[in-house]
Amino acid sequence: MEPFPSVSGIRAFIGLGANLGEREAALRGALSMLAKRPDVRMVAYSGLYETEPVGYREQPRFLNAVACVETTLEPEPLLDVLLAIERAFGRQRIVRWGPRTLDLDLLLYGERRVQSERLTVPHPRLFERAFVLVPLMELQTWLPASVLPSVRRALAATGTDGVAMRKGAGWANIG
Ligand code: A4P
Ligand code: MG
Repeated sequence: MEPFPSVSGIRAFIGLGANLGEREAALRGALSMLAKRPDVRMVAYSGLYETEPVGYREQPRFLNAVACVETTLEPEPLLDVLLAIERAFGRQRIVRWGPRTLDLDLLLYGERRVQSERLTVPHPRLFERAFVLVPLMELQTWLPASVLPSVRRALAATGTDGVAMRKGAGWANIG
């Protein structure tokens, strides 16, 4: 018997971003809240990147990272978990693409495509954004083989400008 329940389910990738308040603490807190759930296992997470704002540019720099988890949750319940964690960090949404204390995006859910009123997976802007692609490539070992080539191609197209690693593996220290 294992001391803790082991989740085996679908491998999902979650994008984390923050550009207001205690940015690093928010990202670390979100990773730790995810990892503590019985229906989610933290497989790996990327380094911590400081990135130039994309979209609405007149705002502070972001910290971004990507996590790979294994989960028994279906996509919509997983989204609900992400939204609840955002709320726990007091996220306020004022401007679309504008400043936020914590933004969690469901980037990939295995190889599954989801299109509903609340959820689009793969995330519609995933392949356009170096601040997602660079940390995602760090986790390439865990990417579905069918997705890896598109991530590579997308990253070659976006380049890595505006994306700088601040802390390497293990920075969140969540055990
Ligand atoms: N939703 C649909 N699909 C998804 C999905 N795959 N993951 C719905 C998460 N949510 C999804 O999202 C609004 C609704 O989208 C959710 O309630 C869910 O039902 P939101 O996160 O509240 O809205 P938003 O973030 O203001 O808009 P959007 O379009 O999601 O913005 P993005 O794409 O998340 O971009 N620059 C840098 N350098 N780093 C960043 O992290 N982030 C943004 C936000 C802009 N520029 C940035 C960064
Ligand atoms: Mg978002």
